[in-house]
Amino acid sequence: MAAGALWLVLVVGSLCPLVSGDPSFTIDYNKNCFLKDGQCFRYISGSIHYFRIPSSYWKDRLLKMYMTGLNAVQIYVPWNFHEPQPGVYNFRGDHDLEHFLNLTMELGLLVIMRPGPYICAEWDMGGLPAWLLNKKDISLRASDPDYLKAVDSWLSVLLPKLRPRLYNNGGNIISVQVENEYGSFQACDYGYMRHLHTMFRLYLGDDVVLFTTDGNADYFLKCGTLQDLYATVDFGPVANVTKAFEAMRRYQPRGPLVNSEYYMGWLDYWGDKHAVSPADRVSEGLQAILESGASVNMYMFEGGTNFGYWNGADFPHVYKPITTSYDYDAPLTEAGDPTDKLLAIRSVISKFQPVPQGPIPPPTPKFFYGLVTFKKVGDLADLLDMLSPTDPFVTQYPITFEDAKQYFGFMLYRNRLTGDVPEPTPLSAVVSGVHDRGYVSVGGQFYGVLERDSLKDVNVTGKEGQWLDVLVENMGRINYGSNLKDFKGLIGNLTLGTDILENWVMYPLNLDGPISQGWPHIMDDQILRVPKAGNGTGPAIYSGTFKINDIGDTYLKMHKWTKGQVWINGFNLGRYWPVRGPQVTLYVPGTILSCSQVNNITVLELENAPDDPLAMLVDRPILNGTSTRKMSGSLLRSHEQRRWTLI
Ligand code: 6DJ
Repeated sequence: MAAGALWLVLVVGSLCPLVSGDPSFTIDYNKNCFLKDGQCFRYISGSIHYFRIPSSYWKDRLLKMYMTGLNAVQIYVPWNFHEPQPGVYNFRGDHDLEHFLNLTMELGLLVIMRPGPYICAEWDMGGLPAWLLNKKDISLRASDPDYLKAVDSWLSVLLPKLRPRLYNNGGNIISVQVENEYGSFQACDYGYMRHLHTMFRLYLGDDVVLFTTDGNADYFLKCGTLQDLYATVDFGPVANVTKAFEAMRRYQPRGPLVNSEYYMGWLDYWGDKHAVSPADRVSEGLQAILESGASVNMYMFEGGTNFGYWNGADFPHVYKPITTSYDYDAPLTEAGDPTDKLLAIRSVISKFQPVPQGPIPPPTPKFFYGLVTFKKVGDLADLLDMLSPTDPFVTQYPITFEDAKQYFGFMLYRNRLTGDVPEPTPLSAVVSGVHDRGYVSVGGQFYGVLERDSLKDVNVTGKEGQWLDVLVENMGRINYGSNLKDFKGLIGNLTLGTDILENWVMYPLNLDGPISQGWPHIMDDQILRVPKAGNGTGPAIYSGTFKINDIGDTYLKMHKWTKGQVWINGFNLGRYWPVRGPQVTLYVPGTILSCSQVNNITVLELENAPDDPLAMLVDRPILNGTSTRKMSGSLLRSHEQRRWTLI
């Protein structure tokens, strides 16, 4: 060999010892470890949901994860976020999955991919598109041909995007999960899981590591696992890690131990206490897992925000919607700021593998911008020309949101009174007949709220010919358990006194279209002042503006408002409900604000606006407006206690 060539071999060989072999990621069942390029490897990963974070912040968050010492991130892909209508796909802007994946690659992070099709995640319908419910009797997460047809079509779009990014193909995706916690779902349809397995292999090839994740008990693993899919489990901090992995070992006798969701905190429901899990408990638990040699993914590393209408709901015995914030008491806050929990974890990780030197990037600046004053634009029912420009649906009995192909937000149900109602008379829903809240007015006067599972009567009066209006709000579809088919709207008849109401006129509302286009363009002389009734102001739109000199993140405090939806510069920040709590402020990413132009806030208040409609932009969050729920002991201890619905 010529001296030059020998020199080249030595130099290149010493710098890049792997050039001779193709990249490979597999499982060594003898050594009980993953094999990365032929070497035993374990991952220390964190979950991050790109769909809950504005895309301009993705890099910042990933860098913070890298600097904490993680070598991987674990992500879901929510099908409904990317396929809003059958065959219509959105991979742009905050939906740009491939851009997110490019950033992980740039930062040297590996990826554990969870493409669903079901993801749970406290996300509307667990990530399944609500348009699947166009077929009323569809069986979700099962071998129903209509469901499988939609799944196959989605996978034929998504999985080819992932294939070139697999580690074995030169990318950074080391493994791919099939379904999610399928063992917690009552269908237990192995045919469905086998079908998914076939599709994943078809699009991703034979050599990628495919896996499943389930609660760490035999009764979850029984229906959740399948031959040729590597079985992993999830659990929070425990004293005895060996015991926590016992069930996994029964189903997966050899191979690396994996906790695919090690709980760093927990989610919040409206009306419950804010969940916190102490940093020392979580970091001790992490240390115990790492000592056992297991691979681990921390759920969540950053939770983020349920912007718009994306929150899901649980149904332990009653319907429980998730808050707008998905802070999760995670190591990075909802706004991506490092916490003491992050530092505690970093110090644990440093005992097992080198963590990058240098400081963790600082929090993004937070601003107190002060007061915003609002003007009333009008009652919602007076704005239908703008908010519901198409012909309304007219039917004898009420139809659902899904019948009207209105999958999110609000729909106005109107019924003309056929006689005077001089005395207060109950307007009643059947048990759980309103999904999820109905705001009741007659002749423009607000009377109160019908609420799924709790408030089923409102007394009203009125005159013949007046409209009885029920504005129905979809508060988020159930994401876990057997009630995934969560139709919205009036799903039963309403009765006034003893009469079933017939002949409904229904207006699907599109608030996001006009508001994202800059509506309402408020001028002082346009402002309607509507007298306030004793029960509250009822559903109405308000608008305010503010100017700023520096751009940063801030938090919107809807002080003294009751419940509603809020947009800044056309961006739907989500739901506010400070009277129910625990969340009091809404996270406002600086990315939606402007220094050069006036910023607009649009509010849909559903129940009762303050006499003096003001809001405040403050520099810190309040997520525990009620008191704090400590996640010591039972809630984090085991799946048995968490999973109330193994049906
Ligand atoms: O995989 C699930 C996550 O997406 C597991 N898990 C987390 C996330 O939803 S609640 C929090 C849950 N499983 C259901 C347990 C119900 C109490």
